[in-house]
This record gives sequence, C-alpha cells and structure tokens, in this order.
Amino acid sequence: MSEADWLPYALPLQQPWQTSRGTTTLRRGRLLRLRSTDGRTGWGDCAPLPEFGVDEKLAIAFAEECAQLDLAAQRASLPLDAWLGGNPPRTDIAVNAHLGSLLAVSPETLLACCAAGFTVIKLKVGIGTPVTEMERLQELAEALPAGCRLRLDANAAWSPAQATTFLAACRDLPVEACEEPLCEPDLRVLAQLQDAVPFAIAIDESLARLGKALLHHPPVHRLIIKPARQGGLLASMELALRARAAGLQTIVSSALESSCGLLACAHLAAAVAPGAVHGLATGAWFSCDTGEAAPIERGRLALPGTEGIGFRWAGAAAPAFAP
Ligand code: OSB
Ligand code: MG
Repeated sequence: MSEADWLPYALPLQQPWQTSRGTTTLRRGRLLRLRSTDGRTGWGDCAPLPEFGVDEKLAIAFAEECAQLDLAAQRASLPLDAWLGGNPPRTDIAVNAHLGSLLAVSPETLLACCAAGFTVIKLKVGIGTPVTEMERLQELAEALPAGCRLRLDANAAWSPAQATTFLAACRDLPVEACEEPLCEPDLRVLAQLQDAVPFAIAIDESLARLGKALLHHPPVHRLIIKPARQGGLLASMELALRARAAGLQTIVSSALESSCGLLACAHLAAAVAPGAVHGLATGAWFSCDTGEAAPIERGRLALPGTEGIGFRWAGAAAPAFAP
C-alpha cells in the first residue's frame, strides 16, 4: 500500500431523520482512500452511529475492510458482489422505500412511492402513542395499492403489552414485517409475538444483546444485518450464512452511510440474499453525497457492474467535503 488518507464529510439531511431514539439532521463520517502501489484506489466509508450499535471502532474496521476488499476485487477484475459470493455479478437488487415516521407520512406520499415502483415501504413507528399510530396505520393501509406492503420499525419502543396489542391489530393489515418491537428484547416474548402474527418479526439493533441464542433457536423469522455494526462485510457474510442455516430470512440494511458505504452494503446484499428486499434506499435522505449514488428505479437499486465497489468519488470540492 502506498498511501492512505481520511476525508471527513458532512451531509445535511433533506428532512430530519426521526426514530423512537431521537432525531438526526446532519450525517457526519469520513471516507478512507487507499492508494495501492499498482495504481488502484480502494474506498471505505466510516460513519459511526453509536445509538444503533455502530460505534467508532466498528465503523473504522468496516471502512478499512471495504477499502481492502475494493482493491482485492479490482485485482481479480470482478465487481465486489461477484468476488464475495462467487456468483456472476448481479445487475440490481430490490430495496424498500424509507418514508420515516408514519405520523409524518400522508396517503398521497405513500401512493407516489408505490407509483414509483416500490413494493415494500418502510415506516418508523413507536414515536407517537400506539393508539395514534394505529389509527394512522389503518388510514395508510386503506390507501395502499394492491401488491404493496408496509415494513414497520419500532426501534425498540414498546413494552411487551404494547407490542402484543399493536401487532395483533396489524394482523389483517398489509404489513410485511416489524423490526425491533420490544424495548427490552427477550427471546420468550419475541417468540410469542412472532407466533401471533402472519408476517416476520425482525431483530436488528438488539442482535448483540440477544447473542448466540438468537441463531440457535430463532424466536423470530428475520434478521437485519447492518454491515458496519458487524465491523465489516466478511463478518456480515458469515453472520448471513449462519442465520440462513438457522432458518432466518436475512436483509441487509444501511446505517445511514454515504453512497460509498451504501454501495458496499449493496454488494453484500447481492452476494448473500439477491432475492430479498433490502433496506438500502437511504441515499435519498441526503441533500448532497460523497459520490455518485447508485440509481434506484422501480424499487431496484442498480449495482455499478464495474470492478470492485465501483464508487465514484464526488471530489474534494464537492459540498459534502466543505469544511
Ligand atoms: O433501525 O433500521 C433501522 C438506519 C439507521 C439506523 C437504524 C435504522 C436505519 C434504517 C435503514 O432504517 C434503512 C432501511 O432499513 O430501510
Ligand atoms: Mg431497524
């Protein structure tokens, strides 16, 4: 390796990013640029999000490994997804739209999103009271065209009683899944919740807390993998394989990375779960980006198809890198 440098960035959000854990308006991180002696450039994205388990150390490890894998895949003349998975390169993967808090979404916005070709639309819940949110959910569900479904994410907002009531009321709605219903995730309660609904309950940020037991006797049907939280793509691949062996559906989702990290996550998604609908449409939340964002059309994110990650940096003069 001949050179490595870090390029700090700040990306203002188009609208505040609201979850049951608080609000973000500016996404900070830094790109790692590795320049090899054979004249190649490898890229990595470090964007800590400690409130969702992506601490600084993990985000750095993720960036360092991405940059190395970018170079390795380039040397093998393969797009990263093909290098990781040993499959022919994928051209695209399905992604869910992400509209933020359901309380801030109008039926018109939802319809526009479906008209744009998304079939799974994610909404954050657990921000208002369960009664208010259920009223709104029913209203949105009525407006939802056939063929479209809602993916809910409570980000650990509810007590067991609140989760039980809310999810029971979702049973006959076009709900595709609910991530992280419980404020104190517990294997036994999760299994009861899963047994009572026809859609997947998903574990996301409580993975570390639930530990190995989750993979030995999965109480739920789905696991959300955030590569930065695993400290890299290879650890994420191993987790995805173990999860699949345990019978869990696996979805790859972003931790609000810039276009560089998002592309790396998209390659992983294409390698480990090419048929799933992934949580990788978060680029639209930023008003500027670190590089060219992967285009999303009809609910599918297009992979660059070039060697390595295929990240095209916006350059030091771009607004994302303004001091
Ligand atoms: O809870 O899934 C989450 C982004 C940053 C931090 C936490 C979460 C997210 C997402 C990713 O929602 C996008 C998606 O899943 O569509
Ligand atoms: Mg989640």
